[in-house]
Amino acid sequence: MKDFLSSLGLKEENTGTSTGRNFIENKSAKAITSHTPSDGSEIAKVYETTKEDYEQVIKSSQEAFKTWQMMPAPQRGEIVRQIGLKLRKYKEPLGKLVSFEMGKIYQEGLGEVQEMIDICDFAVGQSRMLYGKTMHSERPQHRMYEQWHPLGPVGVISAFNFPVAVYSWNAMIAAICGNTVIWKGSEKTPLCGVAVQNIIAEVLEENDLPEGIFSLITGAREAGEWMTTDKRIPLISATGSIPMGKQVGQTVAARLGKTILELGGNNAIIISKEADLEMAIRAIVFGAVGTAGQRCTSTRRLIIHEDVYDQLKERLVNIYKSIKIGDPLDSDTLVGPLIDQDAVDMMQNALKKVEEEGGNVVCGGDVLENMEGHYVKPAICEVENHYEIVQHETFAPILYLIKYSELDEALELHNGVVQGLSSSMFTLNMREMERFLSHRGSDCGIANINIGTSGAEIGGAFGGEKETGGGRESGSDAWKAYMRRQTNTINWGDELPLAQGIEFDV
Ligand code: UN1
Repeated sequence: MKDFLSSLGLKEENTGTSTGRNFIENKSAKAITSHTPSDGSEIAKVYETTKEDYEQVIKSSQEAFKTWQMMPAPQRGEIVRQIGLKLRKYKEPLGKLVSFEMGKIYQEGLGEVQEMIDICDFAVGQSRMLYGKTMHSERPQHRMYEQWHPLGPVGVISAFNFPVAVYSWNAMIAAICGNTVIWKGSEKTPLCGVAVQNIIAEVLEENDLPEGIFSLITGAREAGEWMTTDKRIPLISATGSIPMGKQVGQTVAARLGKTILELGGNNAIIISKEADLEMAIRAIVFGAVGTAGQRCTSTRRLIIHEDVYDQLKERLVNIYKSIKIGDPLDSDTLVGPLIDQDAVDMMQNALKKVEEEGGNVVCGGDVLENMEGHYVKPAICEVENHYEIVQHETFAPILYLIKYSELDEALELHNGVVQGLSSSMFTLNMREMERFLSHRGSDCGIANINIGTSGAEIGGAFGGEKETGGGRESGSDAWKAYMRRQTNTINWGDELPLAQGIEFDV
């Protein structure tokens, strides 16, 4: 076992179910074998959560909610502050594990842990700012205000591509709000879940906190369904594909539960003829090939003004020739492997469809058969926006080039997809810029000028519109989604005036 794995408390065999400090041993459960996508070799095993273990997790989460919600919010913030400190201590091994198990490059693995640290800091401050409004009552001698109360056990379902950061955006905010948290990560990155749980467990131990505040379950679709159908979990926050989100959304809505959905993106950058192309190129390349195109904010479409189209295409093709593809832990690498063989096959199918629909693959797309692991060359394709495959989010490094001549047309193409997560425009023209950010511009949850589509900071609310699901996680006032609002009216007078001017005698 490599040093960084053992320093995170990982073993050859791990249990994937925990109520906090305690891990529930159940070796009769099915085991998931985690492989590194960098060479396909086995890392370690994680035992899945059984239905029986799941019941224990729910009970302990409900029980812990009784005490956790009674702890003043700033004291809950103090626990989250300590989690942030622990994450600083384990930043390197955890960043390495993210890189090793998921396949993103080491710098991005560290970046993910940095996001966890940042959201902890954010949540500490927020724990003193769970503000409700006060309003003036229309009735004399009455006071009216609103309060925010915790919901109960909150379920977090996260995806393989951000195996630790997305959990923390949800969990740390949910926790300072007074909720307990039950996490199911992706079955493709189960060791990341166990490692984060081990780190949090140290803080729980040092503070002698009860079991059930932060719990972990491991498993595939079925475990997710236990959560979505479970009335004891009032809120499910789910990150993943649009088909998954539709399923989760409908199931939770059928029991009138709450959801926060952060689903697929089909993010575009509009390149105006007045763009600073040097800056744009940096943003495009990282947005399209970073994380091997497996961020939900990855740049998938480039909508380029006809005057700069040929020039930009040529520059990109040249840059793509020298992109370093290889071991994600090697400091020279820019593009690591895809997560698994299915992802490679999906990319190959997408490229085939591009050609079937009349587009062409300008460069890349090859599977690097001579390397162990799931390596591909990032591809650039010329397409039309209406192609079925272009309308679809393929979780791989494929960049689609689309030409425009008028800004109206560019915006129509930009918004002409079902997804609405992230977007960007490169221009030095103030009118174009303001138009793009206006209600007549981008229809996405995130809209940027002169920076790319990926790499959102935790301080903003993160999420998107249309089939991206409408949820917001992380910063700004996203905390409100983890609480219930209560409107309170107090009559401090000695009469009982009714609202709406209603008079009656008794
Ligand atoms: C995701 O791809 O699921 O904007 C999240 C970014 C990250 C979040 C991406 N902060 O790249």
